[in-house]
Amino acid sequence: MKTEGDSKPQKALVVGMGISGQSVCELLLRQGGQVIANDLRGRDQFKGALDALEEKGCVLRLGNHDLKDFLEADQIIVSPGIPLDLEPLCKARDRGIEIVGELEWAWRQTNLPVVAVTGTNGKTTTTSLIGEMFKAAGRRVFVGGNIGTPLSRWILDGEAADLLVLEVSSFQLDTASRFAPDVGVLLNITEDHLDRYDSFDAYADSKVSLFARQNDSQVAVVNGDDALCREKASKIPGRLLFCSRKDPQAHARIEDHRVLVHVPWKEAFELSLQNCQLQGIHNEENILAAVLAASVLDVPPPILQRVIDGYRGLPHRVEWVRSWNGIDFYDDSKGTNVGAVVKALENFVSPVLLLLGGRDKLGSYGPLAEALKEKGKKAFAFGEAGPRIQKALEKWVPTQSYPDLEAAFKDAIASAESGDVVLLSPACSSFDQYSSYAQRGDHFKRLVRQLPDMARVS
Ligand code: UMA
Repeated sequence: MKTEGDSKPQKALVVGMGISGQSVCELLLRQGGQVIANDLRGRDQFKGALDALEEKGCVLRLGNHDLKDFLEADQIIVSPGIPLDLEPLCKARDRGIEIVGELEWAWRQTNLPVVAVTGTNGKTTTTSLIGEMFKAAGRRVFVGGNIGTPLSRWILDGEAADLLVLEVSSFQLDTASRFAPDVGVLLNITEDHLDRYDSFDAYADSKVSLFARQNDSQVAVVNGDDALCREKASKIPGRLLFCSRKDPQAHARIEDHRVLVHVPWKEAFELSLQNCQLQGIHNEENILAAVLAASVLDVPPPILQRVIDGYRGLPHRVEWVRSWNGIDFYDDSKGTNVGAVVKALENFVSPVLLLLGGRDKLGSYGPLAEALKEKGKKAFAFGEAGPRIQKALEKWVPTQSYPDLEAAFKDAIASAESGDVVLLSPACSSFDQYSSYAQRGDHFKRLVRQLPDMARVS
Protein backbone atom coordinates (compact mmCIF):
# COMPACT_ATOMS: atom_id res chain seq x y z
CA MET A 1 0.00 0.00 0.00
CA LYS A 2 1.33 3.42 -0.98
CA THR A 3 -0.67 4.89 1.91
CA GLU A 4 1.82 3.49 4.43
CA GLY A 5 2.97 6.41 6.51
CA ASP A 6 -0.10 8.47 5.58
CA SER A 7 -2.45 9.05 8.47
CA LYS A 8 -6.12 8.22 7.78
CA PRO A 9 -8.28 11.36 7.63
CA GLN A 10 -10.69 11.72 10.57
CA LYS A 11 -13.06 13.66 8.41
CA ALA A 12 -13.08 13.30 4.64
CA LEU A 13 -15.11 15.45 2.29
CA VAL A 14 -15.93 13.82 -1.05
CA VAL A 15 -16.90 16.34 -3.72
CA GLY A 16 -18.97 15.18 -6.72
CA MET A 17 -21.39 12.30 -6.34
CA GLY A 18 -21.13 10.74 -9.79
CA ILE A 19 -19.71 7.23 -10.13
CA SER A 20 -16.27 8.29 -8.82
CA GLY A 21 -17.54 10.06 -5.68
CA GLN A 22 -19.98 7.29 -4.80
CA SER A 23 -17.23 4.65 -4.96
CA VAL A 24 -14.89 6.79 -2.85
CA CYS A 25 -17.57 7.27 -0.17
CA GLU A 26 -18.30 3.55 -0.06
CA LEU A 27 -14.63 2.70 0.27
CA LEU A 28 -14.05 5.35 2.95
CA LEU A 29 -17.02 4.10 4.97
CA ARG A 30 -15.59 0.59 4.82
CA GLN A 31 -12.28 1.92 6.10
CA GLY A 32 -13.87 3.88 9.00
CA GLY A 33 -13.80 7.61 9.70
CA GLN A 34 -16.34 10.34 9.07
CA VAL A 35 -17.44 10.77 5.47
CA ILE A 36 -19.27 13.78 4.07
CA ALA A 37 -20.63 13.57 0.53
CA ASN A 38 -21.11 16.84 -1.31
CA ASP A 39 -22.68 17.69 -4.67
CA LEU A 40 -24.24 20.69 -6.36
CA ARG A 41 -27.20 18.57 -7.35
CA GLY A 42 -30.09 18.43 -4.91
CA ARG A 43 -31.30 15.26 -3.18
CA ASP A 44 -34.30 14.88 -5.53
CA GLN A 45 -31.97 14.76 -8.55
CA PHE A 46 -30.27 11.63 -7.20
CA LYS A 47 -33.57 9.68 -7.07
CA GLY A 48 -32.48 7.59 -4.10
CA ALA A 49 -29.03 6.71 -5.52
CA LEU A 50 -27.32 7.95 -2.33
CA ASP A 51 -29.72 6.33 0.18
CA ALA A 52 -27.52 3.27 0.75
CA LEU A 53 -24.51 5.49 1.52
CA GLU A 54 -26.57 7.52 3.99
CA GLU A 55 -27.76 4.35 5.70
CA LYS A 56 -24.13 3.31 6.17
CA GLY A 57 -23.39 6.61 7.96
CA CYS A 58 -22.35 8.95 5.16
CA VAL A 59 -23.44 12.55 5.80
CA LEU A 60 -25.04 14.04 2.68
CA ARG A 61 -24.56 17.73 1.91
CA LEU A 62 -26.41 18.34 -1.33
CA GLY A 63 -27.51 21.33 -3.38
CA ASN A 64 -24.48 23.60 -2.92
CA HIS A 65 -20.78 23.66 -2.03
CA ASP A 66 -20.71 24.99 1.53
CA LEU A 67 -17.36 26.56 2.47
CA LYS A 68 -17.70 25.34 6.07
CA ASP A 69 -17.65 21.68 4.94
CA PHE A 70 -14.50 22.31 2.94
CA LEU A 71 -12.65 24.12 5.73
CA GLU A 72 -13.54 21.53 8.36
CA ALA A 73 -12.28 18.55 6.35
CA ASP A 74 -8.94 16.82 6.96
CA GLN A 75 -8.80 15.70 3.36
CA ILE A 76 -10.90 16.53 0.29
CA ILE A 77 -11.31 13.91 -2.42
CA VAL A 78 -12.60 15.34 -5.69
CA SER A 79 -14.20 13.69 -8.71
CA PRO A 80 -12.58 14.39 -12.08
CA GLY A 81 -15.37 16.70 -13.27
CA ILE A 82 -15.08 19.13 -10.34
CA PRO A 83 -13.51 22.42 -11.47
CA LEU A 84 -10.38 23.00 -9.40
CA ASP A 85 -10.93 26.75 -9.26
CA LEU A 86 -14.13 26.30 -7.24
CA GLU A 87 -13.96 28.99 -4.55
CA PRO A 88 -14.29 26.73 -1.48
CA LEU A 89 -11.61 24.42 -2.93
CA CYS A 90 -9.23 27.35 -3.37
CA LYS A 91 -9.87 28.48 0.21
CA ALA A 92 -9.28 24.96 1.54
CA ARG A 93 -6.07 24.74 -0.48
CA ASP A 94 -4.91 28.03 1.05
CA ARG A 95 -5.49 26.56 4.51
CA GLY A 96 -3.21 23.61 3.60
CA ILE A 97 -5.99 21.00 3.44
CA GLU A 98 -5.00 18.21 1.06
CA ILE A 99 -7.08 18.03 -2.14
CA VAL A 100 -6.68 14.78 -3.99
CA GLY A 101 -8.38 13.32 -7.05
CA GLU A 102 -10.20 9.99 -7.02
CA LEU A 103 -7.65 8.29 -9.27
CA GLU A 104 -4.64 9.33 -7.20
CA TRP A 105 -6.44 8.52 -3.95
CA ALA A 106 -7.36 5.02 -5.13
CA TRP A 107 -3.93 4.39 -6.70
CA ARG A 108 -2.28 5.06 -3.34
CA GLN A 109 -4.13 2.01 -2.07
CA THR A 110 -2.69 -0.53 -4.51
CA ASN A 111 0.74 -1.95 -5.21
CA LEU A 112 -0.01 -3.41 -8.63
CA PRO A 113 1.89 -2.42 -11.76
CA VAL A 114 0.05 0.22 -13.79
CA VAL A 115 -0.13 0.96 -17.49
CA ALA A 116 -1.74 4.38 -17.97
CA VAL A 117 -2.88 5.80 -21.29
CA THR A 118 -3.55 9.46 -22.00
CA GLY A 119 -3.87 11.75 -25.03
CA THR A 120 -6.68 13.76 -26.56
CA ASN A 121 -7.90 10.98 -28.85
CA GLY A 122 -7.55 7.22 -29.11
CA LYS A 123 -7.25 6.64 -25.33
CA THR A 124 -10.21 4.31 -25.11
CA THR A 125 -9.27 2.14 -28.10
CA THR A 126 -5.62 1.93 -26.98
CA THR A 127 -6.50 1.20 -23.34
CA SER A 128 -8.90 -1.52 -24.33
CA LEU A 129 -6.44 -3.00 -26.87
CA ILE A 130 -3.67 -3.15 -24.23
CA GLY A 131 -6.13 -4.79 -21.84
CA GLU A 132 -6.96 -7.43 -24.48
CA MET A 133 -3.25 -8.11 -25.04
CA PHE A 134 -2.65 -8.82 -21.35
CA LYS A 135 -5.80 -10.93 -21.08
CA ALA A 136 -4.75 -12.98 -24.12
CA ALA A 137 -1.40 -13.55 -22.39
CA GLY A 138 -3.25 -15.02 -19.40
CA ARG A 139 -2.73 -12.03 -17.12
CA ARG A 140 -5.51 -10.95 -14.76
CA VAL A 141 -6.12 -7.33 -15.56
CA PHE A 142 -8.44 -4.53 -14.48
CA VAL A 143 -9.19 -2.12 -17.33
CA GLY A 144 -10.73 1.11 -16.07
CA GLY A 145 -10.32 4.75 -15.09
CA ASN A 146 -11.68 7.39 -17.45
CA ILE A 147 -12.81 4.60 -19.79
CA GLY A 148 -15.68 3.80 -17.38
CA THR A 149 -15.09 2.07 -14.05
CA PRO A 150 -13.31 4.20 -11.43
CA LEU A 151 -10.26 2.59 -9.83
CA SER A 152 -11.89 3.00 -6.40
CA ARG A 153 -14.81 0.85 -7.60
CA TRP A 154 -12.37 -1.92 -8.56
CA ILE A 155 -10.73 -1.72 -5.12
CA LEU A 156 -14.18 -2.07 -3.54
CA ASP A 157 -15.43 -5.10 -5.37
CA GLY A 158 -13.35 -5.83 -8.48
CA GLU A 159 -11.99 -9.24 -9.48
CA ALA A 160 -8.42 -10.12 -8.45
CA ALA A 161 -5.85 -8.65 -10.84
CA ASP A 162 -2.08 -8.75 -11.49
CA LEU A 163 -2.05 -5.49 -13.39
CA LEU A 164 -4.04 -2.28 -13.86
CA VAL A 165 -4.59 -0.75 -17.30
CA LEU A 166 -6.01 2.73 -16.83
CA GLU A 167 -7.28 5.35 -19.22
CA VAL A 168 -6.32 8.63 -17.61
CA SER A 169 -7.79 12.05 -18.39
CA SER A 170 -6.13 15.42 -17.91
CA PHE A 171 -8.71 16.12 -15.17
CA GLN A 172 -7.43 13.08 -13.26
CA LEU A 173 -3.81 14.10 -13.78
CA ASP A 174 -4.50 17.62 -12.46
CA THR A 175 -5.35 16.19 -9.05
CA ALA A 176 -2.45 13.72 -8.85
CA SER A 177 0.66 14.45 -6.84
CA ARG A 178 2.38 11.03 -6.70
CA PHE A 179 0.73 8.91 -9.42
CA ALA A 180 3.54 7.37 -11.52
CA PRO A 181 2.63 4.58 -13.97
CA ASP A 182 5.10 1.77 -14.69
CA VAL A 183 4.30 2.31 -18.34
CA GLY A 184 2.74 5.62 -19.40
CA VAL A 185 1.42 6.17 -22.93
CA LEU A 186 0.89 9.58 -24.55
CA LEU A 187 -0.97 9.34 -27.88
CA ASN A 188 -1.47 12.91 -29.06
CA ILE A 189 -2.37 16.40 -27.88
CA THR A 190 -4.88 18.55 -29.75
CA GLU A 191 -7.30 21.21 -28.48
CA ASP A 192 -9.88 20.00 -25.98
CA HIS A 193 -11.50 21.13 -22.73
CA LEU A 194 -10.67 24.80 -23.29
CA ASP A 195 -13.77 25.51 -21.20
CA ARG A 196 -11.71 24.25 -18.23
CA TYR A 197 -8.12 25.25 -19.01
CA ASP A 198 -6.77 28.81 -19.29
CA SER A 199 -4.81 27.93 -22.42
CA PHE A 200 -3.96 25.08 -24.78
CA ASP A 201 -0.48 25.02 -23.25
CA ALA A 202 -1.94 24.43 -19.78
CA TYR A 203 -3.96 21.50 -21.16
CA ALA A 204 -0.88 20.08 -22.93
CA ASP A 205 1.21 20.36 -19.75
CA SER A 206 -1.49 18.50 -17.87
CA LYS A 207 -1.27 15.60 -20.34
CA VAL A 208 2.53 15.41 -20.13
CA SER A 209 2.38 15.43 -16.32
CA LEU A 210 1.59 11.71 -16.67
CA PHE A 211 5.36 11.20 -16.82
CA ALA A 212 6.45 13.85 -14.29
CA ARG A 213 6.98 11.51 -11.36
CA GLN A 214 8.27 8.41 -13.19
CA ASN A 215 11.59 6.99 -12.02
CA ASP A 216 14.31 5.73 -14.34
CA SER A 217 12.99 2.17 -14.42
CA GLN A 218 9.52 3.28 -15.55
CA VAL A 219 8.74 3.65 -19.22
CA ALA A 220 7.19 6.45 -21.28
CA VAL A 221 5.68 5.50 -24.66
CA VAL A 222 5.18 8.60 -26.81
CA ASN A 223 3.73 9.07 -30.30
CA GLY A 224 6.66 10.66 -32.12
CA ASP A 225 4.41 11.63 -35.08
CA ASP A 226 2.66 14.20 -32.91
CA ALA A 227 4.98 17.21 -33.00
CA LEU A 228 3.87 18.58 -29.65
CA CYS A 229 4.24 15.21 -27.88
CA ARG A 230 7.73 14.84 -29.34
CA GLU A 231 8.69 18.33 -28.20
CA LYS A 232 7.34 17.81 -24.69
CA ALA A 233 9.03 14.38 -24.47
CA SER A 234 12.46 15.98 -24.12
CA LYS A 235 11.58 16.68 -20.46
CA ILE A 236 10.44 13.16 -19.59
CA PRO A 237 12.53 11.66 -16.74
CA GLY A 238 11.76 7.93 -17.34
CA ARG A 239 12.90 5.56 -20.12
CA LEU A 240 11.51 7.00 -23.32
CA LEU A 241 10.24 4.89 -26.23
CA PHE A 242 8.88 6.50 -29.40
CA CYS A 243 6.38 5.01 -31.80
CA SER A 244 5.98 6.47 -35.24
CA ARG A 245 4.40 5.54 -38.57
CA LYS A 246 7.31 7.06 -40.47
CA ASP A 247 10.44 7.62 -38.36
CA PRO A 248 12.95 4.78 -39.06
CA GLN A 249 14.58 5.45 -35.66
CA ALA A 250 11.36 4.86 -33.70
CA HIS A 251 11.10 1.91 -31.31
CA ALA A 252 7.88 0.79 -33.00
CA ARG A 253 7.11 1.80 -36.57
CA ILE A 254 5.19 0.69 -39.66
CA GLU A 255 6.65 -0.51 -42.94
CA ASP A 256 4.65 -2.26 -45.69
CA HIS A 257 1.79 -3.30 -43.40
CA ARG A 258 4.26 -4.62 -40.83
CA VAL A 259 4.89 -3.34 -37.32
CA LEU A 260 8.62 -3.37 -36.53
CA VAL A 261 9.43 -3.27 -32.83
CA HIS A 262 12.79 -2.72 -31.24
CA VAL A 263 12.88 -2.02 -27.52
CA PRO A 264 16.60 -1.48 -26.67
CA TRP A 265 16.70 -4.00 -23.80
CA LYS A 266 14.64 -6.68 -25.62
CA GLU A 267 14.78 -8.81 -28.74
CA ALA A 268 13.41 -7.10 -31.87
CA PHE A 269 10.30 -8.56 -33.55
CA GLU A 270 7.78 -7.97 -36.36
CA LEU A 271 4.00 -8.19 -36.58
CA SER A 272 1.69 -8.10 -39.57
CA LEU A 273 -1.21 -5.68 -40.07
CA GLN A 274 -2.64 -7.65 -43.05
CA ASN A 275 -5.60 -9.02 -41.07
CA CYS A 276 -6.12 -6.03 -38.79
CA GLN A 277 -9.73 -4.77 -38.70
CA LEU A 278 -8.97 -1.33 -37.25
CA GLN A 279 -8.90 1.23 -40.03
CA GLY A 280 -7.28 4.65 -40.35
CA ILE A 281 -4.04 6.39 -39.56
CA HIS A 282 -5.13 7.14 -36.00
CA ASN A 283 -5.65 3.42 -35.35
CA GLU A 284 -2.18 2.61 -36.68
CA GLU A 285 -0.86 5.03 -34.06
CA ASN A 286 -3.00 3.38 -31.37
CA ILE A 287 -1.75 -0.09 -32.36
CA LEU A 288 1.92 0.99 -32.28
CA ALA A 289 1.52 2.44 -28.79
CA ALA A 290 -0.37 -0.59 -27.51
CA VAL A 291 2.21 -3.02 -28.91
CA LEU A 292 5.07 -1.11 -27.29
CA ALA A 293 3.32 -0.88 -23.91
CA ALA A 294 2.39 -4.57 -23.84
CA SER A 295 5.75 -5.81 -25.09
CA VAL A 296 7.61 -3.79 -22.43
CA LEU A 297 5.64 -5.83 -19.89
CA ASP A 298 6.51 -9.11 -21.64
CA VAL A 299 3.45 -10.01 -23.72
CA PRO A 300 4.95 -12.37 -26.33
CA PRO A 301 4.77 -11.34 -30.03
CA PRO A 302 2.52 -14.27 -31.14
CA ILE A 303 -0.07 -13.16 -28.58
CA LEU A 304 0.17 -9.55 -29.77
CA GLN A 305 -0.40 -10.78 -33.34
CA ARG A 306 -3.46 -12.78 -32.31
CA VAL A 307 -5.04 -9.75 -30.62
CA ILE A 308 -4.28 -7.43 -33.55
CA ASP A 309 -5.93 -9.91 -35.94
CA GLY A 310 -8.99 -10.44 -33.79
CA TYR A 311 -9.72 -7.00 -32.33
CA ARG A 312 -12.90 -5.48 -33.74
CA GLY A 313 -12.81 -1.97 -32.24
CA LEU A 314 -15.30 -0.23 -29.95
CA PRO A 315 -18.77 1.19 -30.42
CA HIS A 316 -19.15 4.92 -31.23
CA ARG A 317 -15.62 5.20 -32.69
CA VAL A 318 -16.08 5.63 -36.45
CA GLU A 319 -18.44 2.65 -36.20
CA TRP A 320 -20.15 1.65 -39.45
CA VAL A 321 -23.88 1.44 -38.80
CA ARG A 322 -25.63 0.68 -42.04
CA SER A 323 -25.73 1.18 -45.80
CA TRP A 324 -29.02 2.65 -47.04
CA ASN A 325 -29.75 3.57 -50.66
CA GLY A 326 -25.98 3.56 -51.30
CA ILE A 327 -25.30 5.94 -48.40
CA ASP A 328 -23.00 4.73 -45.61
CA PHE A 329 -23.68 5.84 -42.02
CA TYR A 330 -20.96 6.03 -39.36
CA ASP A 331 -21.32 6.73 -35.65
CA ASP A 332 -18.34 8.55 -34.14
CA SER A 333 -20.19 9.99 -31.14
CA LYS A 334 -17.00 9.53 -29.08
CA GLY A 335 -15.41 12.20 -31.31
CA THR A 336 -15.96 14.93 -28.71
CA ASN A 337 -13.26 17.35 -29.82
CA VAL A 338 -12.13 18.91 -33.09
CA GLY A 339 -8.96 16.77 -33.35
CA ALA A 340 -11.08 13.63 -33.20
CA VAL A 341 -13.24 14.84 -36.10
CA VAL A 342 -10.14 15.58 -38.18
CA LYS A 343 -8.97 12.01 -37.54
CA ALA A 344 -12.41 10.57 -38.30
CA LEU A 345 -12.53 12.40 -41.66
CA GLU A 346 -9.15 10.87 -42.59
CA ASN A 347 -10.99 7.55 -43.00
CA PHE A 348 -13.11 8.65 -45.97
CA VAL A 349 -12.58 9.42 -49.64
CA SER A 350 -16.32 9.82 -50.43
CA PRO A 351 -18.17 13.12 -49.92
CA VAL A 352 -19.09 13.45 -46.25
CA LEU A 353 -22.24 14.95 -44.74
CA LEU A 354 -21.03 15.80 -41.27
CA LEU A 355 -23.34 15.96 -38.26
CA LEU A 356 -21.70 17.80 -35.37
CA GLY A 357 -22.63 19.76 -32.27
CA GLY A 358 -23.61 19.44 -28.63
CA ARG A 359 -22.04 21.32 -25.71
CA ASP A 360 -19.34 23.63 -26.99
CA LYS A 361 -15.84 23.25 -25.56
CA LEU A 362 -15.03 26.75 -26.81
CA GLY A 363 -11.99 25.79 -28.88
CA SER A 364 -11.36 26.67 -32.51
CA TYR A 365 -13.05 24.78 -35.35
CA GLY A 366 -10.24 25.97 -37.66
CA PRO A 367 -8.41 22.60 -37.85
CA LEU A 368 -11.46 21.21 -39.73
CA ALA A 369 -11.03 23.61 -42.66
CA GLU A 370 -8.73 21.52 -44.85
CA ALA A 371 -10.60 18.23 -44.48
CA LEU A 372 -14.00 19.89 -44.98
CA LYS A 373 -12.87 21.79 -48.09
CA GLU A 374 -11.63 18.50 -49.54
CA LYS A 375 -14.28 15.99 -48.42
CA GLY A 376 -17.14 17.88 -46.78
CA LYS A 377 -20.33 18.10 -48.82
CA LYS A 378 -22.42 19.77 -46.13
CA ALA A 379 -22.30 20.22 -42.35
CA PHE A 380 -25.32 19.97 -40.05
CA ALA A 381 -24.64 21.66 -36.73
CA PHE A 382 -26.95 20.87 -33.83
CA GLY A 383 -27.50 21.60 -30.14
CA GLU A 384 -26.04 24.37 -27.99
CA ALA A 385 -22.94 24.73 -30.15
CA GLY A 386 -24.93 24.77 -33.44
CA PRO A 387 -24.89 28.54 -34.15
CA ARG A 388 -21.17 28.96 -33.32
CA ILE A 389 -20.25 25.96 -35.46
CA GLN A 390 -22.33 27.29 -38.37
CA LYS A 391 -20.53 30.63 -38.18
CA ALA A 392 -17.14 28.92 -38.10
CA LEU A 393 -17.71 26.33 -40.86
CA GLU A 394 -19.91 28.05 -43.45
CA LYS A 395 -16.90 29.68 -45.13
CA TRP A 396 -15.56 26.23 -46.07
CA VAL A 397 -18.67 24.10 -46.58
CA PRO A 398 -22.46 24.78 -46.70
CA THR A 399 -23.54 24.64 -43.05
CA GLN A 400 -26.90 24.95 -41.33
CA SER A 401 -27.72 24.82 -37.62
CA TYR A 402 -30.56 22.88 -35.97
CA PRO A 403 -31.98 22.62 -32.45
CA ASP A 404 -31.15 18.94 -32.10
CA LEU A 405 -29.61 15.85 -33.68
CA GLU A 406 -32.92 14.54 -35.02
CA ALA A 407 -33.67 17.72 -36.99
CA ALA A 408 -30.11 17.78 -38.35
CA PHE A 409 -30.34 14.10 -39.28
CA LYS A 410 -33.60 14.61 -41.23
CA ASP A 411 -32.03 17.34 -43.33
CA ALA A 412 -28.88 15.29 -43.89
CA ILE A 413 -31.02 12.43 -45.24
CA ALA A 414 -32.79 14.82 -47.61
CA SER A 415 -29.40 16.01 -48.97
CA ALA A 416 -27.55 12.67 -49.13
CA GLU A 417 -27.03 10.77 -52.38
CA SER A 418 -25.77 7.33 -53.24
CA GLY A 419 -21.98 7.19 -52.68
CA ASP A 420 -22.07 9.71 -49.80
CA VAL A 421 -21.09 9.12 -46.19
CA VAL A 422 -23.21 10.47 -43.32
CA LEU A 423 -20.91 10.83 -40.33
CA LEU A 424 -21.85 11.77 -36.76
CA SER A 425 -18.60 13.13 -35.32
CA PRO A 426 -19.73 15.89 -32.98
CA ALA A 427 -16.54 17.74 -31.87
CA CYS A 428 -18.51 18.59 -28.71
CA SER A 429 -19.56 16.87 -25.51
CA SER A 430 -23.06 15.43 -25.37
CA PHE A 431 -24.15 16.98 -22.09
CA ASP A 432 -26.46 19.66 -23.54
CA GLN A 433 -29.05 17.04 -24.51
CA TYR A 434 -27.77 13.58 -23.52
CA SER A 435 -26.30 11.94 -20.43
CA SER A 436 -23.30 10.55 -22.36
CA TYR A 437 -21.71 10.24 -25.79
CA ALA A 438 -22.96 6.64 -25.84
CA GLN A 439 -26.58 7.74 -25.42
CA ARG A 440 -26.12 10.27 -28.25
CA GLY A 441 -24.53 7.60 -30.48
CA ASP A 442 -27.32 5.15 -29.72
CA HIS A 443 -29.90 7.80 -30.67
CA PHE A 444 -28.12 8.34 -33.99
CA LYS A 445 -28.00 4.60 -34.65
CA ARG A 446 -31.72 4.33 -33.90
CA LEU A 447 -32.48 7.08 -36.42
CA VAL A 448 -30.34 5.31 -39.02
CA ARG A 449 -31.90 1.91 -38.41
CA GLN A 450 -35.42 3.35 -38.56
CA LEU A 451 -34.93 4.60 -42.12
CA PRO A 452 -37.55 2.85 -44.27
CA ASP A 453 -36.04 0.01 -46.27
CA MET A 454 -37.05 1.09 -49.76
CA ALA A 455 -38.27 4.67 -49.99
CA ARG A 456 -36.31 7.87 -49.41
CA VAL A 457 -37.63 10.28 -46.80
CA SER A 458 -38.50 13.57 -48.48
N1 UMA B 1 -20.49 18.44 -9.72
C1 UMA B 1 -20.49 19.25 -8.60
N2 UMA B 1 -19.96 20.51 -8.71
C2 UMA B 1 -19.45 21.01 -9.89
C3 UMA B 1 -19.46 20.14 -11.01
C4 UMA B 1 -19.98 18.87 -10.90
O1 UMA B 1 -20.94 18.86 -7.53
O2 UMA B 1 -19.01 22.16 -9.92
C5 UMA B 1 -21.05 17.09 -9.60
C6 UMA B 1 -22.16 16.79 -10.57
O3 UMA B 1 -23.42 17.31 -10.11
C7 UMA B 1 -22.14 15.28 -10.61
C8 UMA B 1 -20.69 14.92 -10.26
O4 UMA B 1 -20.05 16.14 -9.88
O5 UMA B 1 -23.01 14.68 -9.67
C9 UMA B 1 -20.05 14.34 -11.49
O6 UMA B 1 -18.69 14.09 -11.28
P1 UMA B 1 -17.79 13.72 -12.53
O7 UMA B 1 -18.10 14.68 -13.65
O8 UMA B 1 -16.38 13.62 -12.11
O9 UMA B 1 -18.44 12.33 -13.01
P2 UMA B 1 -18.17 10.80 -12.67
O10 UMA B 1 -19.51 10.17 -12.85
O11 UMA B 1 -17.48 10.57 -11.41
O12 UMA B 1 -17.29 10.39 -13.95
C10 UMA B 1 -15.90 10.58 -13.94
C11 UMA B 1 -15.43 11.03 -15.32
N3 UMA B 1 -16.09 12.29 -15.68
C12 UMA B 1 -15.41 13.37 -16.06
O13 UMA B 1 -14.21 13.40 -16.13
C13 UMA B 1 -16.21 14.59 -16.40
C14 UMA B 1 -15.75 9.99 -16.38
O14 UMA B 1 -15.17 10.38 -17.61
C15 UMA B 1 -15.10 8.67 -15.97
O15 UMA B 1 -15.50 7.65 -16.88
C16 UMA B 1 -15.54 8.30 -14.56
O16 UMA B 1 -15.24 9.35 -13.63
C17 UMA B 1 -14.81 7.03 -14.05
O17 UMA B 1 -13.44 7.23 -13.91
C18 UMA B 1 -16.10 10.81 -18.62
C19 UMA B 1 -15.54 12.03 -19.35
O18 UMA B 1 -16.30 12.73 -20.00
C20 UMA B 1 -16.34 9.72 -19.64
N4 UMA B 1 -14.22 12.29 -19.28
C21 UMA B 1 -13.60 13.40 -19.96
C22 UMA B 1 -13.16 12.98 -21.35
O19 UMA B 1 -12.99 11.77 -21.60
O20 UMA B 1 -12.93 13.89 -22.19
C23 UMA B 1 -12.38 13.85 -19.19
